[in-house]
Amino acid sequence: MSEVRLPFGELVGLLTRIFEGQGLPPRVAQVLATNCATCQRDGGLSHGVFRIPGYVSTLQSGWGNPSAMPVIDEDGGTLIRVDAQGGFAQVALAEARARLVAKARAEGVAALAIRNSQHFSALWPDVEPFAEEGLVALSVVNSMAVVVPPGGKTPVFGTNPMAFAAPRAGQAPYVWDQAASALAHGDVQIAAREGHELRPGTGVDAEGQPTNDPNVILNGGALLPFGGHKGASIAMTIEILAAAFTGGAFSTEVDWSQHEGAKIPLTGQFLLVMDPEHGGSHGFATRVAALSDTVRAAGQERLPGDRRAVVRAEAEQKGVALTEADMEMLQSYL
Ligand code: NDP
Ligand code: PYC
Repeated sequence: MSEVRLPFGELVGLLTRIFEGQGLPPRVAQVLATNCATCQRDGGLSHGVFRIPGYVSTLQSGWGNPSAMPVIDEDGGTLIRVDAQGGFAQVALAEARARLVAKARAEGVAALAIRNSQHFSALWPDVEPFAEEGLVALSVVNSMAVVVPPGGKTPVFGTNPMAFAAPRAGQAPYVWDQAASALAHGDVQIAAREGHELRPGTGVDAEGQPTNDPNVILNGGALLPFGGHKGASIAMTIEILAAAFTGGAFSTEVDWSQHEGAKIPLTGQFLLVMDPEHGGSHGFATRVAALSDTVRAAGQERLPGDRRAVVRAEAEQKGVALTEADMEMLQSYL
């Protein structure tokens, strides 16, 4: 498949036009376009332009309230609660971000609880910018029930990603972002499209029996949590933080059956932001850098974020990588 390279700004512009063409207000379109282009730029292909057809079919399905602007319920403490009103979590974060940072710097720790929000993307773009300004950030979001607990056959958990970012002196921040399922749902869709089998332990069929076939998982089957009961605990904790704590829907409560084409979970997101320099924990970023060096010296050649950094650097030099098929698909929405 031949490759096309597009400058990052041009890709953001193209995606903004697509979102605006689907009726989104300029502010929402710009936030989503930047987020999607950022995933594509860094090689997060399961959440880059691959997601545009899903965004468009959802926007056309009448699901949620995608144009909504969030309402911030300031409670005066270090917890900010936001009702995204059926709109996008990234927009809610963008609107609440300055307050969240100010509270974290003033008090050492602050949390953001977003409810009634749609999230269709990777999570690292939500946390990495905090670490770039010296803060530590952790975020979780729940999605739609496509993951069975170990031993089960009824999906109860979302693929539920968790992301963490910390500043690292002299290096890019330490950032990881991973689903609580053995594989992201987007990667199962990509495997089905490309016609390859999945690793054992990824999913089950409708009877709860193991399968490596992505089509079986997508059509009546389900994913498994990563790491057996340990991943299930993480998936459940994410339901508790992103839904029960925020007031958003559990993954089992996402019911888009009346909205054909809807694909974007309408749930909740939780973020915790900490200022490591608050109250005397000096030299934090230097210690994180030293720990990274120790881990590398101990034999882990690749740390989370290393691959993304390489792909990003290449994109900054040559433009963001897309296929010709991607470009045709994007043009078809203009
Ligand atoms: P991966 O398993 O691909 O990667 C998880 C993390 O591990 C990344 O930080 C990655 O770093 C790192 N990593 C991967 N391979 C290695 C390795 N061999 N050695 C060291 N580190 C490694 O992610 P998932 O498939 O679990 O998730 C993919 C994306 O899907 C995530 O961005 C997630 O947020 C998103 N997602 C979103 C959902 C939603 O509801 N919005 C639901 C589920 C998933 P690097 O990036 O550098 O490769
Ligand atoms: O890839 O699992 C996934 C996913 C769910 C919602 C957005 N991405």
